[in-house]
Amino acid sequence: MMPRERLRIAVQKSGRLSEPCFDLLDRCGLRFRRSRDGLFCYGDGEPVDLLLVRDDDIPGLIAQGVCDLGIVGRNVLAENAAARQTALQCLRSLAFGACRLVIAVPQDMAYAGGGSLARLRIATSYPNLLRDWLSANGVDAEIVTLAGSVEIAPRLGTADAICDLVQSGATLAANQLREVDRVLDSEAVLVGSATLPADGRRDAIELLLRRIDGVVRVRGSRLLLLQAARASVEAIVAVLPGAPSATVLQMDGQPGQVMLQALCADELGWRQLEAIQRAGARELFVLPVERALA
Ligand code: PRT
Ligand code: ZN
Repeated sequence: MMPRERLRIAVQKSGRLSEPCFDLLDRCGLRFRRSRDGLFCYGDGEPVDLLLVRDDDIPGLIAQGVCDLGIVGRNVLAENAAARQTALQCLRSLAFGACRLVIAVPQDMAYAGGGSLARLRIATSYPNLLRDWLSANGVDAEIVTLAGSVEIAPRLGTADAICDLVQSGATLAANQLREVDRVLDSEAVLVGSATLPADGRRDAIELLLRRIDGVVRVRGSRLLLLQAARASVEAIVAVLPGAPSATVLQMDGQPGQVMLQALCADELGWRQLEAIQRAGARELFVLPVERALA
């Protein structure tokens, strides 16, 4: 394969991870132009391009060297590792796309631990993770591998239980299934091959990782700006969520008045804002934080 100068990242073309991926890269300060066929995004400015593909293809594309990095659910990375297909490394957890791979059984089936699955048929799209989980729990069951629509297998009579991804639980409930055990907690992760490129692309990777850290660190956090009497500062700081450290600035020409700024890790609900105001805050601003540069 021709050596490449530019870093290439594989991301899901259309699916649950697509939008949050673009949002993350945008917050990292990367801008792209999409190719006419919609398969490629050319980086404007930084030497970073995107390849838009199905999430299942991402580990293989990295293993083949077609892409350097990729963003997938940890479920995809772990299934790949369990299948011993490719040696990938997880470079960062990205704090979106949270879900869990669980064992679910029909609502009326008794369940007293993995042993209850003995000799049953379990439908899944994650046969390798399920195989490892069953053997770790000393359970001998039959694995029925399905590409999709796993949740309807028990009703169709093609399986007795399932091992599938769950987020809200609504899909399980709609199919009269209940979650009984957890195989894996998942979220989106940035992955790369076990050995990262040592050429110029390495600089782009380092830069990207630093920017991702800055974005992930402040995700969901808010910058609080307010004015108050100096005497109220202690009371105000006491009601700030997450006990952030606050910066207090003297206001010109207004002795006894200060400006306070604090980075709050959590979103501020109206009850909290009310408490902050009651503690003596005036001119209260709550600002979203795009990224932090360390
Ligand atoms: O076309 P392509 O192959 O790229 O997409 P895909 O259909 O394989 O994947 P997609 O877009 O559905 O999911 C991509 C990734 O999002 C997954 O690999 C997970 O890491 C993550 N993710 C987060 C989820 C869910 N939440 C999720 N709820 N993936 C799938 N689901 C499905 C689940 O399989 C079940 O059918 O949603 C249903 C359950 O959702 P709840 O909310 O009803 O519990
Ligand atoms: Zn897929």
